[in-house]
Amino acid sequence: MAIKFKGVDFIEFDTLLNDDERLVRDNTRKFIEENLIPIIEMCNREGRFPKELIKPMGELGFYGASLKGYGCAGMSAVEYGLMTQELERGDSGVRSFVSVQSGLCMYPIYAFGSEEQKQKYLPKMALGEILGCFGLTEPDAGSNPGAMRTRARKDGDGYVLNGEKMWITSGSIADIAIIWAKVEDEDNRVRGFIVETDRPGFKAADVHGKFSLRASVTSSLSLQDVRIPAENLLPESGGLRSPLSCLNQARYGIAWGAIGAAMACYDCALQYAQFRKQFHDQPIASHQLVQEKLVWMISEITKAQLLALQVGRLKDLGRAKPVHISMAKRNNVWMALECARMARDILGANGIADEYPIFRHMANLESVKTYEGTHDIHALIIGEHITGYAAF
Ligand code: TGC
Ligand code: FAD
Repeated sequence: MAIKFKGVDFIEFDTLLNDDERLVRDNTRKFIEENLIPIIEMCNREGRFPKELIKPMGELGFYGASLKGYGCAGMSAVEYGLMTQELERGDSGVRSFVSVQSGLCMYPIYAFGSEEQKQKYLPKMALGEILGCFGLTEPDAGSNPGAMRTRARKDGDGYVLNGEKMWITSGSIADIAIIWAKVEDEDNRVRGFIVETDRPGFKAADVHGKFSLRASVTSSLSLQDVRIPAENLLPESGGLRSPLSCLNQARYGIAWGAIGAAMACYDCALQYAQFRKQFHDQPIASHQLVQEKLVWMISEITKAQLLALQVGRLKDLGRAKPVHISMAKRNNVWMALECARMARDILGANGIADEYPIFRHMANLESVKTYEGTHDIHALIIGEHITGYAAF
């Protein structure tokens, strides 16, 4: 059964978007339809990240798309969100790659870097000629990054870094790693460093055996006495606030991206239900219980679109707070995972086959629920905001 995506719009959501926003979405959708959808099933099966898309995505301005200058596209937050929606409609792993390159590597250089660092890295990163990864999580510091053990100490006119990072997207394909470390000589203040991955003492090893995000590279990083010059410090970084503010960028993209994954699952399940017949030679779409699932899905997708759009509009006005982004990430990823599970159910046995995109999205979304702050950590972030009590 050929499944072509026509978009999901129940309440004339499109009328809330301007021409530029629709253009970004439609161009990204076309790119994904033509370049990712035909290969993603095999990439996922083989556990292969589609590296052949790195350059074309750079040419289309997908990296650092919401940054201004330095060869970046200068998109609005809403345009950026619609782009990530379409990327993740293809696959969460490809959206992850773009999120990390943009929100977690280019953004910290843009926000905390020197002018020289921005000139040196951002134009090439925008084209995908330099790839980045973001090292915050460690084997013993996931939800609580403040417990990180990675240390930097001053040594002559540079720094020496030691530590381990875990679950790092794009780790082994990156040219540079943004490494967050406590600086011993500054009372263990957290600071960000640009570490070229070919420096002696830096090693990346891929995580194998993943059931989720199979078309994405996930690695552990080891830094053993890695020497870097002083100019690799991100001079404006300081405190845990710095890496956490990068997460706002990536979490915002995920809030939209999850809608894309949910749309893919809904669209597939709806078409399947109209085609598949069981009992009295009737399509399963005619059964009340199947309809209820489809109605839940389209209702939740519609609510998620409105939530993401309002947070995007606030972001464009400079008024989006981290808690707004937490709510959008938490709700929309949960919604997408529930949609994927229901869609899987509607496809019956076919739901477990990779001929259909649903199980892949479902498995991917299990990671998306965990990374960038787990579902429960975002509940606690919002809970602290509304009650005044930190319950971590
Ligand atoms: P806490 O004391 O609350 O905060 C420390 C300082 O940071 C400030 N802050 C933020 N600033 C900007 N944006 C945010 N979202 C912020 N959240 C907190 C805060 O105001 C404070 O500032 P200051 O100036 O007073 O020092 O810190 P805590 O240690 O109690 O931790 C709080 C908690 C749990 C919310 C935080 O640590 C957290 O968000 N944990 C989740 C960890 C996480 O999301 N890790 C993600 C790793 S990267 C990743 O997953 C990439 S996946 C990419 C992909 O493939 O797509
Ligand atoms: P833990 O923190 O050990 O949490 C385990 C469980 O305990 C969760 O259910 C959590 O909600 C719960 N929990 C923890 N603390 C509390 C509490 N106080 N109260 C209630 N419940 C709690 N990190 C990076 O730095 N860079 C990357 O590029 C990156 N990419 C990733 C890619 C993938 C595919 C995955 C799976 C992860 C990636 N991560 C990355 C790591 C990710 O951010 C962490 O996995 C995440 O922050 C959770 O940390 P943890 O896995 O150590 O879980």
